[in-house]
Amino acid sequence: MTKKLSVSMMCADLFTLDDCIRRLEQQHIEYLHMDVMDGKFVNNYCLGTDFIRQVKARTSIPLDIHLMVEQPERVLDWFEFGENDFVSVHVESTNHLQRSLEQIHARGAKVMAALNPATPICMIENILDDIDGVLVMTVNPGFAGQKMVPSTLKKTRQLRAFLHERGYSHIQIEVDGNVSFENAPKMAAAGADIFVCGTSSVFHGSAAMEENIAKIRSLID
Ligand code: S6P
Ligand code: MG
Repeated sequence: MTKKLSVSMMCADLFTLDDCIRRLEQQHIEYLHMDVMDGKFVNNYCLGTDFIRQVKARTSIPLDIHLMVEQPERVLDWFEFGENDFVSVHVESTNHLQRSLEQIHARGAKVMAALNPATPICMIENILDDIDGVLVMTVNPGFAGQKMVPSTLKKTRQLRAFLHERGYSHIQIEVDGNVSFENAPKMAAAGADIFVCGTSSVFHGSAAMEENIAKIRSLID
């Protein structure tokens, strides 16, 4: 599977967002990662419904919406998404996970189950037919700029094997959190397909965005 980048909009400079999105289009970025936080599931707030709607109207880059909210099934209708977009729901966030996944599929989008670092892989055993991807949190969600939880590398490797053994190799694995120039190659070797790029790579202050994109691509391909 070709490795893909999902650039984290929560890490972008909101005052120059239009220019940023044009430059990401020129770089053929595969997804825009939209972190949604409700102050309950995680201790932070960010990226709301209007913001996502406006970004969607301005670009054809597919969205990768990461819902870090309690009971996502209550709010799915508030968000604009459709074919080619990904929507991730945390398995820890709802008693009605399968229903949420179904609600997203019914609107034509692709769906991922997201796992916090401490959540075991077995939690997705019975929903393999309902998902297109698994979002492996490689930090505890809530904030950008954190350090990778080391055990998540082994977890990514175990997840790739788990999917393969059950005949679900087509399910994509996304890694999110501290996907740095140092960690990304290890994540790629462990079996990750989609890489969320924030302050550790694409928005790393040491070089221009274009240079950082070329560097991260060369490290994971
Ligand atoms: C964190 C969120 C992430 C961040 C990303 C930032 O809760 O889900 O998507 O935006 O981790 O990247 P970095 O490189 O600053 O960790
Ligand atoms: Mg995220």
